[in-house]
Amino acid sequence: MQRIAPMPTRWDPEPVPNPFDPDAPALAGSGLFGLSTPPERAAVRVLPVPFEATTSYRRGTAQGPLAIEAASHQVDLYDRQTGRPYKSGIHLAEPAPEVVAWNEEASALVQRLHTHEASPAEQETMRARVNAIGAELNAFVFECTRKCLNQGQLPVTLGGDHSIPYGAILACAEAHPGMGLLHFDAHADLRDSYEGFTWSHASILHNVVRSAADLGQIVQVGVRDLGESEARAIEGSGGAIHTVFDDQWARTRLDGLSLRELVRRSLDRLPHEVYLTFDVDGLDPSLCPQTGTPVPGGLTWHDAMLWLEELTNSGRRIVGLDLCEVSPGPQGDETGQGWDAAVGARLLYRLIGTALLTRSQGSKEPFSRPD
Ligand SMILES: [Mn+2]
Repeated sequence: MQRIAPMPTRWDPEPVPNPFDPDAPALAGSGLFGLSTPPERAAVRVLPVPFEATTSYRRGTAQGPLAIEAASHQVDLYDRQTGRPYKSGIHLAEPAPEVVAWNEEASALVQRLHTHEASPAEQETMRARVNAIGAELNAFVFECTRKCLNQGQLPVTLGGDHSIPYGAILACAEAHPGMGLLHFDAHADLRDSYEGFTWSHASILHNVVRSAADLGQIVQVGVRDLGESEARAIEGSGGAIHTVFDDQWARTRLDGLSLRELVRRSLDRLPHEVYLTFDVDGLDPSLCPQTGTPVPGGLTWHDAMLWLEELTNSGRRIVGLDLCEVSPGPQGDETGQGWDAAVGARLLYRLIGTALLTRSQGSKEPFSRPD
């Protein structure tokens, strides 16, 4: 089914037909996935965080939430793998004005720093301000996520660069002590700050490990760009950080061995409750050509889906998730023709569907698999 939806014009929404037809074209102004669920009735609350201050290479991921929202109108709501996630209600908030302002201020400072024109003292002041903004953003995301958890809703954080889910992960770890972390990424994100920025996208795992008092096992998938200090951090973690490196994944495939077995063995390390953090560059760059730091190799679409399928089959429960680094490109979408956002929107829907499925297993939530 092809649905041709105009750009979202949220200020002039069409009336929602009753009953809702999931196969019909998305209505103008109807929000994420063409749904109009009020926030208080949605099982899933998506928080957009259009922030990319510390992006070190290519910019554009701050446009991710808006691009994904526009592309989401083309996503078929019936999903053979996860059923009918839309029935639970999914709500995407408006980007908060303070987040937009923080992104503008911090991005301008970082770009000025990259020119190396400022004096060392000025550079120090600018770095300190960028770090202070990062701390404010973290507190904001933490509070939003905590509210969502208190209302029994699934918190989903939509980036932006991969620095943004820090507060979400901490809030989930506070509500679910001992939860594990399943981390899809081309990078280990274990650097102790990057370019002098404490809250860098390259340091999120380092910061989470350092701050979350009661975090369980971490499993990383897709990692193929690794600093030496990061390799040492993994080795020195005593197994607390288990990384399925991309070359190991590729060798398993090339040798004709079972990827499913590798997935199962890796997931077995995780506790019952799992937070899922998904940096889209964990996928093959053909699925995210405009992302900030693309790296050759990576997971195919179906590789990633295998992880989600086995996570569901294992009976584990997803307590929160994020999707980061989806970018329509620095100039909006001149060359990509919506491809990154098309993948991002489908990935987001599948991640949400998987999370709902893991939460409804053994309960009577209004959610069912198609067959
Ligand atoms: Mn990352």
